[in-house]
Amino acid sequence: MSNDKNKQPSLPPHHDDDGSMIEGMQEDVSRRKFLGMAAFTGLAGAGLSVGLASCGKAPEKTSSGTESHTAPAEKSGGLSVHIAPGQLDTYYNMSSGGHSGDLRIIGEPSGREITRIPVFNIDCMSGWGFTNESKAILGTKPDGSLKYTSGDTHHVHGSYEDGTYDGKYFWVNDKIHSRLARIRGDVMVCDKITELPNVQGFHGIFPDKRDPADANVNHTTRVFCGSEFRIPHPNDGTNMDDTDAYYGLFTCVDAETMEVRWQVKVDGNMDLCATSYDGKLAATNQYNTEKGVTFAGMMSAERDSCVFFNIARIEAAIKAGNIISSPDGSDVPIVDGTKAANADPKAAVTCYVPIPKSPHGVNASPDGKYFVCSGKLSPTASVIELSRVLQWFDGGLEDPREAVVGEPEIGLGPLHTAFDGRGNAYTTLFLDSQIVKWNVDAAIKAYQGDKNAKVIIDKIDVHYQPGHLTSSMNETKESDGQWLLIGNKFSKDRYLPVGPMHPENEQLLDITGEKMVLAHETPVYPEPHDFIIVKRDVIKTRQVFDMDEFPNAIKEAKDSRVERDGSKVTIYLTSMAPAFSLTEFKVRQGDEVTIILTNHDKIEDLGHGFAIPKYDINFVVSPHETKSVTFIADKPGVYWCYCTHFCHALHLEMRSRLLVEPA
Ligand code: RUQ
Ligand code: CUA
Repeated sequence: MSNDKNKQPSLPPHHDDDGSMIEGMQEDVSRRKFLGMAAFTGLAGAGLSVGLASCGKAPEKTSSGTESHTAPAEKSGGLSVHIAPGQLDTYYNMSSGGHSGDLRIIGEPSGREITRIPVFNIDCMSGWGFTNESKAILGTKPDGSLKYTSGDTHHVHGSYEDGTYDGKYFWVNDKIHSRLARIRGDVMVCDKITELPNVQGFHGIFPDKRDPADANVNHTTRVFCGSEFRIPHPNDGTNMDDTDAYYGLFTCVDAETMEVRWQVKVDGNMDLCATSYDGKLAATNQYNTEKGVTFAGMMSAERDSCVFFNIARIEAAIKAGNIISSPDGSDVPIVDGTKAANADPKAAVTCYVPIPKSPHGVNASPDGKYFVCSGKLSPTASVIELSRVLQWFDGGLEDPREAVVGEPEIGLGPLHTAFDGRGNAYTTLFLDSQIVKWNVDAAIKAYQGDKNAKVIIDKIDVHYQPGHLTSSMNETKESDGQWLLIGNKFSKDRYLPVGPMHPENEQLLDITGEKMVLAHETPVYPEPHDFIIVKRDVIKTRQVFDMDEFPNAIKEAKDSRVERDGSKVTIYLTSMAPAFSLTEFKVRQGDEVTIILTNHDKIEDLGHGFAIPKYDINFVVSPHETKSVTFIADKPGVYWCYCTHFCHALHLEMRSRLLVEPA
């Protein structure tokens, strides 16, 4: 593995507009320090001498930083990222797209983006947001237009069976409008979207891994959702100033029906989510337990928490009718999970485990024993032992804090943690721009006072400011310790300059050895917050749709026709390269026109597009798929409906005519 990859290129001249601060920082260490310091100053400037100061110093190079990686790597690396032309990747990277609102599929280890699945966005290629079917999933206003046109996807997770991915579903959240979307693993299309009631800023999601109430249910049945923003209830403008009364709700959605099952009222802001392998616990890390509504107010507490939800007790409370009514009028049952209402462990539905300073991530170790939660303003990661949390719920622990069994100092700005299945954890250090590899058992020993426990195993520089990271098959029982993918929030000088904003930088580390080795990097369109890396044999996609799946499919080309019912006209159309079944169809100005198109081509990858100029219609039908669009024919004249997807030598000739007679 070439170590040149870890060397910094000299600054391109255009970077001079970084201003005086960058002046004279041609050398790697200084520039890295500058980036760390800039982030640090941002926080300190906001009145936060706190947290960071508690580790006593400004960011500095750690002994195992760049230098250690300029020496040839010993016993480390060895995996190849080179995927020769014609060869397939070994993993699917299912990645959120961030404010582009989509979900992306990237091959690993090559980093090649294979496709994008439109979810909360509008997509002209597939017609997502244009077709009646996609509009029904996205949700419409009474006038038929889309309820929302923006999205902000953050976290992707897959459905589980026996503690590992089963490839059936993937879920992704929309932070802006608090929606949860499900993607079918067989055709990679979004089939359901649920808007969560009573919440704003829905951020973390995690599917459960089994249902402990039923010995036969060893797969995902629910998806848990944390909401980040506290809001007044009801949020109708009558109580905006009583900020103490704002609160958030933790939501459980049924994995199959995608209906909201229940919500739990909690203190503080919820962030990421994790679930235990036994199906008993879900957790969300929390910041702003002080309930501040300003930047400084949100960060004054020394400790926030990781809240654990006792799922069986919540569902029992609902059965017993032990609920508070939904403030916003939805019929979702709500259980009171606030600290004050859950002081008695034996009756509690929630357990608040104190964690230092505004924790951001919470992740489950693949051995099923621990959750790791790190405070972004504390240089520590807290190891929480799940059996001890259950012990607290049974009345066997004095203080929930006793569930913390390790709390190593690992570096500045720790955010998210991944695992390798060999007992090691990897945490992103946002401020240090590094990844730290540390040993969980050693951290527990050190916490018990063992001075010789070697907790930190390695650190490596990444470029720059990492947020999420994940390892191959991370957070499953099959965590395989091959690759670690880092989502860096800034790429700075790593790619050709493209104007004031740069892409994000995804870096792939080989973690098979003692030391991490930077193997590959690729720019990504902002901003994939989070991703999962799934081995390829888990995902089994179909190459052709089942025509029977579409109730409106036109199964025989001879059934193509124009049907009129008053001013409503329906066009039944089929496609087969290189022709549509009708060469023209006539309607009257003012008609409401519905076009239903079934693609009769049954060869994989042979899709056809259908676009109507000036009418803003544009979609693609995959093999044996049916889609429809509805519009008002308000413009008289001739409109060439044409195939937008290159399908045949006579693709350009694949057309039909929409003839609109003037009223
Ligand atoms: S976030 S960088 Cu998951 Cu939306 Cu942590
Ligand atoms: Cu059909 Cu191009």
